[in-house]
Amino acid sequence: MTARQMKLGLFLWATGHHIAAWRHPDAHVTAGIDIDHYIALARTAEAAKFDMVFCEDAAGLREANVNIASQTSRSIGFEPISLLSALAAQTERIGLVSTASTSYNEPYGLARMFASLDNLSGGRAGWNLVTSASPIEAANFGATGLRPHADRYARAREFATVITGLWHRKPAGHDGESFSVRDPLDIPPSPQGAPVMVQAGASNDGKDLAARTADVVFSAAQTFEEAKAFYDDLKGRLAAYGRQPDDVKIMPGVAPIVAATKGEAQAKYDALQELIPDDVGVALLSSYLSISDLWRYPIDGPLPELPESEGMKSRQALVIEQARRDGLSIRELARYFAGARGHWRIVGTAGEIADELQARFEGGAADGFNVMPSWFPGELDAFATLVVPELQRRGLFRKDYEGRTLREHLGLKRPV
Ligand SMILES: Cc1cc2nc3c(=O)[nH]c(=O)nc-3n(C[C@H](O)[C@H](O)[C@@H](O)COP(=O)(O)O)c2cc1C
Repeated sequence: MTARQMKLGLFLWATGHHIAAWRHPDAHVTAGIDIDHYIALARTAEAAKFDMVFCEDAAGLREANVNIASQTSRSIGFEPISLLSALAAQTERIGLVSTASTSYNEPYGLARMFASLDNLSGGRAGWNLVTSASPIEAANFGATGLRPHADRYARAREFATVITGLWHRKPAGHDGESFSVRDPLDIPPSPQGAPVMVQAGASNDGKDLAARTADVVFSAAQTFEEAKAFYDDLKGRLAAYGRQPDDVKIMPGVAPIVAATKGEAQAKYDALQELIPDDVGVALLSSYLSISDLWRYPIDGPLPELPESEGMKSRQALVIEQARRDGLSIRELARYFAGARGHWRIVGTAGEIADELQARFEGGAADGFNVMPSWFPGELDAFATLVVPELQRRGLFRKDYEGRTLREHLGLKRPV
């Protein structure tokens, strides 16, 4: 038996995951709508044998204030299922995972889109199920605003049941609370049987839904302890749904900055940090805290007490926990979160980064990682040429693809 190996996703994101990536001296400012840019990134990831590329999504602006939106690394971009369809034709092996919302779609329509992507890519598609927590996005789908968290998850549970039923060729016909579907799909199963189910959302409802339906969970964690607690909690929920721990791969986000020496890596990080305007940092932090007027509070003072979010409960909790734990001011917190939006950041040499990834992987806190390069393509190239070979040398990551489909890469069973 071969030793357990980690799974790696590449999280695509216009100019890069650092909020100031677009200001990097080598940045490609219109990267968000340059298909050649994404093709090059996907090919780099495929050459490095990544399991998949991953796209987030929101059907709307990421930031309501246009002045701030124009100063971030992600203000324009493609609709991701369309983008991945183009990438499918330009790649051969790498998995193609797109986020899509259960709040602003209907299951039959989305089932067809992902079944198409799955077929046209030869069995490489995955769907990242989210309920969508942004009020800006909600306003594009009616005037009633963001629906309460519990309602969104109730709809998401029914959505997941219907869509997996369609993909898995369960007897057609569904007449439920939110959806009514009569016929089976007009698209046959792909070589992997059905698209891979990914889930991002770490509230109690989110974890429960993932335990029922997800093949992969994308999460955010800062410390080893947080990552381990999430991992154990989620894996512990699987038995209730008749599933085995290995049926779900947990892949937290990680934003590495790598260079030949620690000092050089730190200098690269510091240079990016210097490029963050304060109001942009505070606006980003506000969105993760679900508060609109954080700018009213003294920037060098502590975070105020906040009401519990109806948006992203898990991310709000993570930010507050870090502020209290490390005694950070609003400015410090904003600068920290501008780097990777609450995901884990590691700055160091390839050996140091491999050590950290290995510790979380072998310590039972992750099955792999969703890699979030700070700016594209530079930090992806650095990860692919420095860190991946080190992981391979340690036997922690594949040297070549074992199969052709995303399910084969991830070691997942074919749906029956
Ligand atoms: C790591 C992570 C990534 C997420 N990515 C997205 C995304 O791309 N688009 C989106 O609308 N929501 C995203 N979400 C949030 C989901 O929409 C989730 O359904 C929402 O209810 C907030 O998560 P919660 O379950 O932690 O409250 C993400 C959540 C997490 C934890």
